[in-house]
Amino acid sequence: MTAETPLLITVAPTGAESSKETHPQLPTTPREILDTGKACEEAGAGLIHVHLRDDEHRSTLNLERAREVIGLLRAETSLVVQISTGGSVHDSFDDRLAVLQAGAESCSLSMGTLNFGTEVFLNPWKFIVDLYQATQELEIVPEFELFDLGHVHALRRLISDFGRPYGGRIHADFVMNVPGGMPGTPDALLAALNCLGDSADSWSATGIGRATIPVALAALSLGGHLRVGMEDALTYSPGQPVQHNSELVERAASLGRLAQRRPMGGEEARQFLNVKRAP
Ligand code: KMH
Ligand code: ZN
Repeated sequence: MTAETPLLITVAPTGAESSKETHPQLPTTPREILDTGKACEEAGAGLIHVHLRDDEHRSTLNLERAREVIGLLRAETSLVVQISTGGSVHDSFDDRLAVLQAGAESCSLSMGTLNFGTEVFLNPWKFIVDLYQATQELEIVPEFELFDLGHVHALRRLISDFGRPYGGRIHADFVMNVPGGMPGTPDALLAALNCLGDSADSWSATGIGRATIPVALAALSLGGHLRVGMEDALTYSPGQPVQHNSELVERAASLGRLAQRRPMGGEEARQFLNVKRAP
């Protein structure tokens, strides 16, 4: 990868963990998620990582809600739409598998179990394999979420045992600084990249909370792509709450331009990831 590589900016606008009550700016309704997607596309995002909320703003994997949100985003943006199969730590494996039926062209696929704050985010090997094989059958392009060094090793094992994903390209995302996962430091990113070797065709990184800037700068300097959004960071700078996800995308796009990386649009991101837009 060279410094001229265009930059994929993923926005993860909602997540499952933060409450609307404490963070009223969090987009939770289908209309808010759509408006966020539009503003973030305008600001330079190429892909949206979608978590769903019910009418009470609680995390859900409800299929009807998933179809509604995916449909709106597909109709009114060109963003690659990636559904979260992680959901929340309370979701069942069955529900996390079933959300693949909602019509998204891409999905997240977490490569291992980890402590997640005071909870546990469960991803046993059998579930990873079930999810992976379902993406291959349903022609959905997975993005591999790597929270720890062991997850990188597990990705290598998955590809070696079960072949390449649908689309043929492997895109990994380092989610750093989760309490329970790898720290959001350049050293940790380098260690993870060294372990990844040439197993992935491309990668992005995000740092949770205060790690957002150091991880973004380290990722850009190493030729990686960026994920930002209120799923990962709720303050723009110390004491300054994020008012809109597009602020985070704009900042990522500015950092990218500084590194001579222009943001990819949705269609370019779709080609880059070899994602097939579902009919
Ligand atoms: N909410 C976390 C427990 C994903 O989207 O695939 C899991 C998560 C990963 O956010
Ligand atoms: Zn997520």
